[in-house]
Amino acid sequence: MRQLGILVLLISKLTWLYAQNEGGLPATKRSIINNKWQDRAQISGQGSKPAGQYVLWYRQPAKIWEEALPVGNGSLGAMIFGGLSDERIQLNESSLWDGHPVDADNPRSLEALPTVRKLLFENKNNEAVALAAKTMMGNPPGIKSYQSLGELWFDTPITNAEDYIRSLDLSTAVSSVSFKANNVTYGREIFSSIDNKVVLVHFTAGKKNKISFTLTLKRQENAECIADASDGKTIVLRGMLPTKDATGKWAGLHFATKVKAVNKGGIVTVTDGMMKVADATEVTLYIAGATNYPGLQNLAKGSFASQGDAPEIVCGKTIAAALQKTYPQLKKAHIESHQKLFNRVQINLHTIVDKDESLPTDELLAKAKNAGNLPAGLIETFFQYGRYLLISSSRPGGLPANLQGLWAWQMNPPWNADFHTNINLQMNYWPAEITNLPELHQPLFDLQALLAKTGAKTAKAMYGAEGWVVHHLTDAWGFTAPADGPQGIWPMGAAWLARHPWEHYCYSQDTVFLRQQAYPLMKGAALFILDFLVKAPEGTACAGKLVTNPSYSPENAFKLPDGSKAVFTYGATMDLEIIHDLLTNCIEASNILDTDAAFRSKCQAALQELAPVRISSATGRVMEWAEDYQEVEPHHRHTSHLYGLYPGNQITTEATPELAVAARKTLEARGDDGTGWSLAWKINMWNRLHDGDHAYKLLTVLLTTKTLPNLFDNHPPFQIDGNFGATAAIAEMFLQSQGRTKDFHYILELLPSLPAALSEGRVSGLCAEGGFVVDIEWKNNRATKISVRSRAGGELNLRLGSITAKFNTRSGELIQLDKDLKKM
Ligand code: FUC
Repeated sequence: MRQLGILVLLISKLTWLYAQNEGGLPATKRSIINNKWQDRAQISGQGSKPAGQYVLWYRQPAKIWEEALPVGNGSLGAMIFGGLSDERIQLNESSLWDGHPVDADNPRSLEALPTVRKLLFENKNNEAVALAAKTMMGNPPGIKSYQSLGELWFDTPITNAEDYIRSLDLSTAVSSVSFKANNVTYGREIFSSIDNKVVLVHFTAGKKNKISFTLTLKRQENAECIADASDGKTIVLRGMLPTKDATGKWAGLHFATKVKAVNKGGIVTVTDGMMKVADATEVTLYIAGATNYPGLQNLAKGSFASQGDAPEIVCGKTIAAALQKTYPQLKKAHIESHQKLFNRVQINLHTIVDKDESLPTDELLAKAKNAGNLPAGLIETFFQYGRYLLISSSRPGGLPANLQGLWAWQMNPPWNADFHTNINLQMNYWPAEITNLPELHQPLFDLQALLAKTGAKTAKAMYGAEGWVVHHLTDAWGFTAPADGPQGIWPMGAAWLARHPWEHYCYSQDTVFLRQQAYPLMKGAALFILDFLVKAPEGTACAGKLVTNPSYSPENAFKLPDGSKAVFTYGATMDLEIIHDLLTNCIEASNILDTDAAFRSKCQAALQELAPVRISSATGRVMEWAEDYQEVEPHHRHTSHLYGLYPGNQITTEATPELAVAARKTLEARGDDGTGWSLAWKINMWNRLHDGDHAYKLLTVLLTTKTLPNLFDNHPPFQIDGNFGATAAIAEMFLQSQGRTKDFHYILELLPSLPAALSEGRVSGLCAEGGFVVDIEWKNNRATKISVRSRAGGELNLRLGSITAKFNTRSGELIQLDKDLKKM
């Protein structure tokens, strides 16, 4: 009897699992959208590696979303599973955010602030937390999510195939699928056209009339798929997000995605939301996506209304424009546009080709994991992948790359796939300048221009301060209030973000940009800080010095003397380092622009009085908080108190050797593991300590334990910042330029953190502050040839180990040097 019961339970469980998976059904008959996917086709034979240096490739379709391959043109993205019988192409449009602009500032905050501060100075940390939780949180205390646009699913009559491969060539930004079935060679190419804003799926077959499939569009909620009235070859998925504003009025975005088939041979028919292609010889799908999001610039002007045509109409027009060109023309233009950016940097870390490098990417990764070391080719691909992902997810005129770049299948992805400003959003842009993609930084500056408006209101309302403030996260609508709980009361986001336009100036030497965009953002962030800083009273650790209060070291807790835990304090080290950085940069910028003497004096005075970064007498490490608290999690993922080491420049081996030693101890104590992004940050920090071997060790941990089969970074879950942070870190092994001479000229350090394991190689096209572009070759861990092109002219200071050299350069000049930095 009991056995029968177990059997019944088992059968019902299996049926449930089957229903959950629906894997046995053709794609267009399935309904459940999750991260799993099943292709019913059987595959035999072994496809071999496609040509190209920077290629991701696989011998089977993706079974989970994290195996699918990403394409994107900054706004329209797709994840390609590469199915044969059943294909899934998941779509994103970068502006499809739930929510709407809100005024979330808490009116009680300003009144409560003095009491919160007093409690913190009196070490009544948790009383301060309780009061702040009641009075300082945003209303609403959180944001809404970035969402998937929809899914394109199709099924084909193919059930068996040979020599299957799917790939993504990073140098062309084209993904391909190829296989043989029934003695016919099939091919598919997919890319997200940069010039024409459509995703193209191009089907070919080696024989006539062999392409057939049924296709539809799906979404988990709030949308319907119907036939498009315009012709018999288009379907459209359209919907609206059911968000309402405070008055109960509909405020959610409208969105649409359209697919039109263009066929040679065969027939295309559309019934309701289903498209059938029968016996075609060639087919191209034109996929457009749009929302009525008003755009960062309009939001910054206070205009919330959507602009232009309805999303469905926009999609139709976009497809019509793309149809003016042939498929080969579209592909050629796309590749040229991509390569204008991508080809600026080349990397080659080996001269001998390792035989393992003919392995598919997932197998290569698995092998590296087992062996615990990295094939050089994998590092090259991973480095270029970070650049590829930025090119694909961040384009001038659009939104910045979010926590997942552009790609998310959910209605509510982890952390809403938002913009986290206590490390993650900034990390996304670490490779922008050094890897020669400076124009892709612009969406971050546009977001800051919006936040400077919304954040100015928050600064006034919550803190009675000038300038602009951002707390630990924001969204596409410009949210700037504290969110998610008291840990969200971290008013340092703007001050950190403002480093980015400054960096853009340092690399470009573009004083017009500095005057018009960077400096106003930096100054606004500094004005807030100048008002927010308070003098620590007698009896506190930093008595008489300027500190932040309330303050928080993201997202670490500490133990109070009575054993209880707390998060809030005053003068957390990270705050002091961010402020040191910001004020130093504002002083330099105002000098360059020869402006704002009074403001400059204020910055100088505040810098003088700012509490210093201190070393713990108990541990020899950099103290994380003003008081030498013990952290609750010694291996905590955030290494916030080393901001001054990276991305800042307050802690250096040369100028502050004691702090550098303390930073090393801090990194050692934090350990060699962590989330994907945490590892990427630490690699950058080890580079700044010039310890390439330790940096390489952590790169190995990142690639072998925190990297998904499609080379997406794994927090876990997938979070793209680790990709970007690691790409920047690989670049900084070869070139760093954060240092200045005493008279403010740029210092370029060549091979400052070269790991022994990368003994031979060459890299070209990396950028340095001061407007220099650098190529380096090395052998036996020593540079053999260096060339530096000066874009802006000016003094060039080079360091290579203990060798130094100085040149006065003309704009456009190319300087070629030998291993001793002598001109060749
Ligand atoms: C920060 C991190 C988390 C995560 C989230 C998106 O809060 O501490 O690990 O990356 O951002």
